[in-house]
Amino acid sequence: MTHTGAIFWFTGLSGSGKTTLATAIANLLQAQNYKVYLLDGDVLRTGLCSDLQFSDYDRTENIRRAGEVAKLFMNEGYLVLCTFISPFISDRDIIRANCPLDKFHEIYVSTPIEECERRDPKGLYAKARQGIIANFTGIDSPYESAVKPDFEIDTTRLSIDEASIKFINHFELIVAD
Ligand code: GGZ
Repeated sequence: MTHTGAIFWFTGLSGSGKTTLATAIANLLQAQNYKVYLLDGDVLRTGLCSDLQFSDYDRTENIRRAGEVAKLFMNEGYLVLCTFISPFISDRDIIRANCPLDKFHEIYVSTPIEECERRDPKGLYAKARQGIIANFTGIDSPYESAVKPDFEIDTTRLSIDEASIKFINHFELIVAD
């Protein structure tokens, strides 16, 4: 189908559910024949951004590169779902400022840190608490919450299916039969 591209930028803590949620949404959108591209922090960090660590400077550079890649896909007409902690408001705002009006949508996955730490799917919070990992977001590295996100999801309040539908309805991405 033809539609114009856009960026949906999911920001939130490690373990907040960004990737799970964006993957579920991508599947729903693909079933509607949208051109969808999922850009994930973990994946980018194995290749394009493998030279970067987790200092503030490296995170800013990571997000800058991710934003540039997202724009390339957006300009080809893709709905680009980007899942990065992206802890700094200024980094997220720069991407918005570099996009045409109404093409950048910030999705704040606001799952509280207590829940993210309880989930701890990769054991990273435990390692951060033990001092094995330094500069861990929410522990000894900052996370700046979205102030006026275009959409907010707390995955402790909604199931992934419910959140995905809510997202699709909010952005009016359902195609009428
Ligand atoms: C935060 C870290 C860290 C530190 C490794 N701080 O939950 P995950 O595992 O799968 O996702 C996290 C990922 C963060 O990469 P991003 O590119 O999204 O980060 S940023 O936007 O801040 O540049 C986490 C893992 O990497 N991870 N060490 N110290 N997350």
